[in-house]
Amino acid sequence: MSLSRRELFRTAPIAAVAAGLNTRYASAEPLIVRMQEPRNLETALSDLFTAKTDKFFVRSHFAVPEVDPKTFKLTVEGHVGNKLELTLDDLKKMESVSREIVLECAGNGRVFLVPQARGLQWGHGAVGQAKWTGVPLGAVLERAKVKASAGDVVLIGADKGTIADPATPGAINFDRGIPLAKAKKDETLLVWNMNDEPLTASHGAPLRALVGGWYGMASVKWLSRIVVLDKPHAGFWQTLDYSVWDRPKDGLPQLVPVTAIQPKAVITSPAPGTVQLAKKSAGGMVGYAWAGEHAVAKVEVSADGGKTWSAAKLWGKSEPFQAVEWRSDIVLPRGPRTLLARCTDDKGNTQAATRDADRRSYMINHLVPVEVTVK
Ligand SMILES: Nc1nc2c(c(=O)[nH]1)N[C@H]1C(S)=C(S)[C@@H](COP(=O)(O)O)O[C@H]1N2
Ligand SMILES: [Mo]
Repeated sequence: MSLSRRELFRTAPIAAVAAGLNTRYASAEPLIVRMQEPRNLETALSDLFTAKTDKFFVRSHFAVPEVDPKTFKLTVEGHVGNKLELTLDDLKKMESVSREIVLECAGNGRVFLVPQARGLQWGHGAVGQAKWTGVPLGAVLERAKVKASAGDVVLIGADKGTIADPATPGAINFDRGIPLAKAKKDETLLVWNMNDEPLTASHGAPLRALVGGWYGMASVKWLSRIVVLDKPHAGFWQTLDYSVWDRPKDGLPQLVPVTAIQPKAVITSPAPGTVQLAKKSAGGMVGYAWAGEHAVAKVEVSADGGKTWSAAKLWGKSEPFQAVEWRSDIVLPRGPRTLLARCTDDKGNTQAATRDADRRSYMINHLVPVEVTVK
């Protein structure tokens, strides 16, 4: 691969960058097929955070269910005073909100795990940011007169199937419980639009949840039913699947559901391989960083495998729930180089150099080197 400095900074004019991520041009790269059926698609590195719906990764455990938006009804039941059956129009009559929010799969980056872990072998591209339009889940729960003693709010998708290992009790729906406190937060939405267009079938049409700041498994697609429990939900998708070992309490390790997105910086340019520097060029690195519920405080880069670090420049203000572009003028001397980028959030949480095995095959944000040869 040959990469000049001009190409490195080609992504968008400065004024356009300041206006948001939407302005970046998408490349001609197709989505990468990680599984044919059900269809699972990864965004190419060159298209990361272009915020184009047709370049947005797809993670589906079962075949896409057919949900007719005309006859669609969302049921809200369980630990509520007022059971609801809402049509799409009922929801659209409520006060709607639009927010730019990052969605990242809990298995994003799994291909970088050593030893190899089970599951889809995602590179860096099971993440994206879109503008989501809908209503806060909290407003719907208020209409349903959710009881103060509520535990998990279980979001249930219309998709259904069996998993062989570990075995499900026959066919089950995709579902996910979230604690009432998170369900009531402003960033937890029920959405019908993605980037100002109705949701596509693969992204959950006609209605999905979008749990801002949490890994993707909580953002249930093809949402059809909400059941409020009086306790935490012990469903398949937060016990046998999408769970990690918590720090031992009283010396007892415990499995807990995967929740908050961890800070991460990804180098989008240069890509691994040979970097051909233009004459007199100093080099440079470009990428994106995000930190779930928190803003990104800083991004640092290294061209010597982590021996020395220098600060990258954040391109625009970092906001919670959103990704920010970063750029660095770091000199890339000729020869083989190990490039790293590291994100620290506004709470001081930073990326670990090495993998924490207690996270099983999820929440992957240890430092992943990019090996290049600078010529
Ligand atoms: N109903 C349903 N919702 C779902 C899933 C699913 O398989 N079924 N996958 C989840 C996972 S693991 C992720 S990462 C996101 C992916 O959303 P996307 O396909 O719109 O990118 O959807 C979540 N919601
Ligand atoms: Mo996911």
